[in-house]
Amino acid sequence: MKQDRILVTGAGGQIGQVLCQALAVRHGASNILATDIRAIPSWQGAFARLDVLDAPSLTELTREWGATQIYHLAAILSAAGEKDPLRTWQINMDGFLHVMETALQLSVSRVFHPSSIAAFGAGIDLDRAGQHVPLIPATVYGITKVAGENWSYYYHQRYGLDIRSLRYPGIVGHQSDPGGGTTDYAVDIYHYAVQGKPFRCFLAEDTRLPMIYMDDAIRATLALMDAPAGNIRVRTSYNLGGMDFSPEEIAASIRKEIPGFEITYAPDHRQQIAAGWPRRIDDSAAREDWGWKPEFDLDAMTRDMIRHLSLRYSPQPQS
Ligand code: AKB
Repeated sequence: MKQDRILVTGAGGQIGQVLCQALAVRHGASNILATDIRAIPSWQGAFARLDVLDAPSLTELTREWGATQIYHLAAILSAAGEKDPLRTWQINMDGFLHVMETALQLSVSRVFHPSSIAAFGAGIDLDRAGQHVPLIPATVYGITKVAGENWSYYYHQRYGLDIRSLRYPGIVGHQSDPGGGTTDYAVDIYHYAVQGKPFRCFLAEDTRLPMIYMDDAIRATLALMDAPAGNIRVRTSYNLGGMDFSPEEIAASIRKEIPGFEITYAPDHRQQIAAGWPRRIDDSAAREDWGWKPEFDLDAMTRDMIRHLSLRYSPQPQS
């Protein structure tokens, strides 16, 4: 079988940094081209500086690399997106259209495009967001995700492009930092706890959101991309579940490992975004179609996060 050649956009982001390492294990580091607008200090493999708004450079790089798959991760997230909605639309949508056009032009065999729980909004049961429900988001980021899902469906129906997508919940991981999201608190909280600092949470204590541990998110992404095309019955984007919790529940989970951990609550503009998102996700379509099953619950994630971050923050022995 021919070896896949993979191009990743937004590879320096929270998911990108971890996904590139996982792709390198799976396909060989020499087959992964990480691209981003900034250098990625953690990545030792091939790298090219790329602004996804620059369509000719994107196409040229894809051609030169001989990419058979593109993972398009470059995007502005929910909270950051609200600062400049039109710019967010431009980066998230034009960037994605450039990727799809490049993929068509160069016969790229598979494309991955992340959607998000931000695609959901008004008019649905937020306690169990279904796979096929009206999508009426309240953020520009959410609007770009819904539009992206519809474009994916269109490119698949009209041109047969094999494009696959997940509606990621908030992702929690120790390997990389999030940036500009509403769920970022669930990563920051561990960094504070491990350093013995009190944490001020920008969401209210009972704000429940769907979340997933990074290891599960990466496993889901690879499983979706590996699945036979015939199994992929959802060509907009699959709901993806991991766990769900509120700030007070994650704090309680941390206290099982670090009893003195302190948290206070000072909800800001992100509270309103979170309040419009689902509290729980129904991911039965992903489970049925390509065998999705998360491995980490809240306490397992907490133990793993604290173990890894403790190593990072512990003083290095003098040589
Ligand atoms: C965000 O908070 O914007 C992201 C997301 C849920 O898509 N983490």
